[in-house]
Amino acid sequence: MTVFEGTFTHTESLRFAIVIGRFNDLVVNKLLEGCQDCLKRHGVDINPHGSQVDFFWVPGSFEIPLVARQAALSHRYDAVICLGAVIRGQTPHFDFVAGEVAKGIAAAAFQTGVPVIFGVVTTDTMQQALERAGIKSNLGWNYAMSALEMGTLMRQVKGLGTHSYDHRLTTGSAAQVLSGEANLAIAPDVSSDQIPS
Ligand code: INI
Repeated sequence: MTVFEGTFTHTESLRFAIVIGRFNDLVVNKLLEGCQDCLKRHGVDINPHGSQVDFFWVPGSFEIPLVARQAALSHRYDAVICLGAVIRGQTPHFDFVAGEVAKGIAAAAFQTGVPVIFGVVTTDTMQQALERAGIKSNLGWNYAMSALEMGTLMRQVKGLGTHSYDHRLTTGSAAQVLSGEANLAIAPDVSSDQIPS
């Protein structure tokens, strides 16, 4: 038996993309601070002019999945960290934005095979959001930990080699793949008896 686990050491060769939605920037900038602090204290060079971390700013959380997916597709990064803050307030916008960003981030990870970390806080009030962005704890730190863990784990998992089944995930969202509705037509060379159960 082999146990695979991510690690938080030997981080000097890891590369991260951080995709940040500016909306509610009071909260988001604090999440980013926590995230950078964690990466730095685990040996990652967070200098924007360095080679380990690239930063992508987008207008709001709704735009995060598009850029996160593209960053993941570049295969330059061990993990993509998505930071945003969706606050309910009085508008139905919340449900649309929160739902789409969650689905989009999950799809970006599934479709690319790159860990895409869901670092978007969704709260009813600004007070709750601020509590999660530094007043009580800073979830930005936790999101960076998840990126370190998943980035190092995926290096090990990728080292196992790639079965052609992986290619079949390319056009399906997580939900579609799990429900068997993903478009599998792009791997015509794979017959059904080759698919692991
Ligand atoms: N974007 C957020 O990141 N958080 C929010 O709370 C939010 N609300 O509530 O409207 C929000 N809206 C903007 C959205 O993400 C897009 O940037 C905009 O709709 C343009 O596509």
